[in-house]
Amino acid sequence: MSTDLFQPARLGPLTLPNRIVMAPLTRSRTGSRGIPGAMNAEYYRQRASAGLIIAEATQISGQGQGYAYTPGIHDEAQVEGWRRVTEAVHQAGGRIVLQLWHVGRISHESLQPGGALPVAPSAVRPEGQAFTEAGFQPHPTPRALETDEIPGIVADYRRAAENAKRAGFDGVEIHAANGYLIDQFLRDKTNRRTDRYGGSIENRTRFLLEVTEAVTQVWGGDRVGVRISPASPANDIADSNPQALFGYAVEQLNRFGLAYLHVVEGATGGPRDVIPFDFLALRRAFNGAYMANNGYDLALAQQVLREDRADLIAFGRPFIANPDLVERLRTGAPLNELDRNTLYGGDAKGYIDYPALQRQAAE
Ligand code: 8OZ
Repeated sequence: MSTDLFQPARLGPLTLPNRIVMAPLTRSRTGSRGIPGAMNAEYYRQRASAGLIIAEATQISGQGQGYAYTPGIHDEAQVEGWRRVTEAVHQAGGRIVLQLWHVGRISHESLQPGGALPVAPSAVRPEGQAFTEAGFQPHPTPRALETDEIPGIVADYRRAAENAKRAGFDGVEIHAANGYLIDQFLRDKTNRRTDRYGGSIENRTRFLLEVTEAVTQVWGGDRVGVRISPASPANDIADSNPQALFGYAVEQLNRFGLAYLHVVEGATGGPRDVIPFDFLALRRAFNGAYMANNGYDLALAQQVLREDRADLIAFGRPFIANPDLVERLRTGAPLNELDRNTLYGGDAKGYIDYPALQRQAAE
C-alpha cells in the first residue's frame, strides 16, 4: 500500500508513530567493558521520536567484538547498562530494538578473549585494519571454525537474545550484513568450507537460519528483524551470485514470520548502484515489512514509500547530527551538519550535544 513517512505503521505487536527508523550506528562510546552508561541513555532518549530506534551493533560474546569501545550484551553489567537505555527511551515515548552482532574475521587479537585469533568460516584474511584500543592495526588471518564449534556460537546468539529481553528491549535485529560473521558464512568469497555450512547456497545460508531459529524461539518472529547488505563490498566481502543467494535466504527466512527485513541498498554508506541488484525482488519475496536503508533523503524516502517499494526507511548519519530528525523532516527545517571527527570514540562532544530545533531557536 502506498504511504508516506509520517503515517503510522504496524510492526509485529508494535505501533510505530511514523516510518522513520534510526539505523544502527556504531559510535564506540561504551568503554573497554562495553557497558552503556548515562551518556548513552541520554543519546538514545534524545532520538526517541523515531518511529523505531535500532540500537548500535552489540557483540553477543567477547569473541564477537571487533572494534574498541563497542557495547556487549553478554554479561550482567552490560544488561544493567542497556536497561538504563531502554527505560530512558520508553519514558520518552519511544521504541528500541537491539542489533545482535558477531564480527567474525573483522577483528584483532587485542580485542579477543585471551588474545586469541578472530574466528571465521574459513581462514581468509580480510583487507583492511581493525580499530583497536591502540589505534588501527591490520586484520590477522582468522582461524576457521570447526564444525562442532558452530552450535556454541548459535547458543551465544540465543543467550544474547535472552539478555536483550531482560534489558527491556522491544525486539532484536540480527546483523547479517556488512561482511561480519553471518555474511562471511553467506558469501563464497569468505566461505570456502566443505562441511554442511559451505559450498551450496543452501549450505552457506544454514548458519543464518540456525541463528534466526534460536533468536525467534526467544522473542517470537514478530519481534525480530534481519539486516542484510546483498550488494555491499563492506569489509572485503563479495559473492559470485548475490541475487540467487539472497533470494534464497529471504525465501527461507519467511518460515520464521519475521517483523522486518532491513536492507542496505548498495555499498554501505556509499553509492547505491555499486553492482546491479534487484532489491524490489527481495521486497516482493519477503512476507514481513521491508525496511530500506542507505543514503535516503526526504525526497527519495517519500518517493519510495509512495511507489510502494518499501514500508519503512532507516536513516543513519542524519540521526547522528539531528536528534529531532523526525520533526525536521516533517517541517522541512534545515538539518544540522555532521561532524566526522567525532563519529567514533570520544565523549559527549559530537554525541549528545547536537541541538534540537527549540534549543537552536533559543540560542
Ligand atoms: C562503522 C564502523 C564500525 C562498525 C557496520 C557495525 O558496518 C558496523 C560498523 C560501521 O555494520
